[in-house]
Amino acid sequence: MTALKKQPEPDFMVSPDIETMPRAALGALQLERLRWSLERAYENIPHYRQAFDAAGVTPAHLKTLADIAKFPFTLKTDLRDNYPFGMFANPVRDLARLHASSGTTGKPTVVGYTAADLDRWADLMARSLAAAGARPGDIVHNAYGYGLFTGGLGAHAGAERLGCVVVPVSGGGTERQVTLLRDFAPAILCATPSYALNIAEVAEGMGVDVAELPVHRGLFGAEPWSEEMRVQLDRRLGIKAVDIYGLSEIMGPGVACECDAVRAGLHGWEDHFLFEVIDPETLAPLPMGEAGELVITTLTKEAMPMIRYRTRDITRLTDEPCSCGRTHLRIQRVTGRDDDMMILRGVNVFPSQIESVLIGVPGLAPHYQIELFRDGTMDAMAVEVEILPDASQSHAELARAVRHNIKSIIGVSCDVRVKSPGEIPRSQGKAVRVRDNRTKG
Ligand code: DLL
Repeated sequence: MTALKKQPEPDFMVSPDIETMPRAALGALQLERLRWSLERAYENIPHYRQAFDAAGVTPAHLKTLADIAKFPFTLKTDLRDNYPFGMFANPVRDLARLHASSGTTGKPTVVGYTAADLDRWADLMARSLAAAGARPGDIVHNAYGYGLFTGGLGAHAGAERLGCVVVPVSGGGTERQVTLLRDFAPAILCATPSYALNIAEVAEGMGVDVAELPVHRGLFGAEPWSEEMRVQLDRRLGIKAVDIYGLSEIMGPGVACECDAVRAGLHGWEDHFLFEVIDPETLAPLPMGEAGELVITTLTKEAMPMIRYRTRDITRLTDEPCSCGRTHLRIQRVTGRDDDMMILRGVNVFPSQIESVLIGVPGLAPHYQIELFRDGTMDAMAVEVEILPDASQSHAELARAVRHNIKSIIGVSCDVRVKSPGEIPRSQGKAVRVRDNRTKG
């Protein structure tokens, strides 16, 4: 990093008493809030009343936190089946905001917030920004999309709550993003990791080296990204790239965030959420440390309590103490969703594993796409990569090297297509990594 990069003063927390609360006290707070949340869902939302009754439980069955395992899961299809407002505990007129996911097929998923929910979301997002290294007075360049997506408005409210100066750029218009990064000299960049990389590349084309600018922290999330991508982002942008996680069904960005001091797992804000990891096959809760599907229960949401929401995100939890002083458990980087998992001749592969192999291969740009297709009766994969303009290898040499690395590191064979510079589509938000052509031909 250059001398221009001012670093944040360390050990700053928005809510130190809560963020460093002893785990026993945190558990007691969770139990009290969980009882409230279960009751709110059961009393006000017909879906939960039916689901609890069918499982033979009432909120009174909750005596300890482990009793959560007696309660039924909530799935994305439950939100779709109750479209648009059936999962709300309040009449719609009492809400302050609606967000929605576009949804690849059919109905979007709608989520609602009371004014108090928005207030808590801003607090948690401010807490997350501070954990990542933002400080009051910092300029925050917010390149998450504004609109129905929770990224833009979520990061915006949190930055304002922290006392930052927000630049609400939203996604797209990448040359203008570069101009503003140069002229406004923000300390913090909020974007999807794939879009941050796109910004860095466009900047290079404009003769601007982002690594030389004052921006020193990136809050990157909304899509899976690999540790190798982090190294690349740190270097190209001259920042510390920090992972932030969230999902609209639970709140939006700021459900969990890394601390910039350690950057090894994202602190999940346990005073507002209960985190579990389950075996996605047997649905049994897994012990701390084992990998499986993340399940989240909201503890304080008014408008849309979520009970045991199956995120489909694959991760593991740890409650090992963190040297930053925060006691809230850590969620390991989410490597992918179980519905993104590809099964190739019996081997399970996530796109982020392919990314790990590709990034850092000399001669390759950090952009890729995966095409899935049918080869006879089998699923097959083609990996599309992009050659750098100054690569010393030929297309064929690169293809051979990538094929070899994927085979030896991940254990699957695939086609590799080496594209010319600029040919792989660039992301302006969540990157589309996989084109699934298995039903065609
Ligand atoms: O992506 C909220 C968000 C905005 C998070 C900005 C972080 C920053 P959804 O559009 O509902 O909400 O998508 C949620 O995105 O279930 C994960 O599969 C994925 N995801 C979100 N953050 C991460 C991350 C927002 N840090 C879905 N790493 C989630 C990996 C992530 N995947």
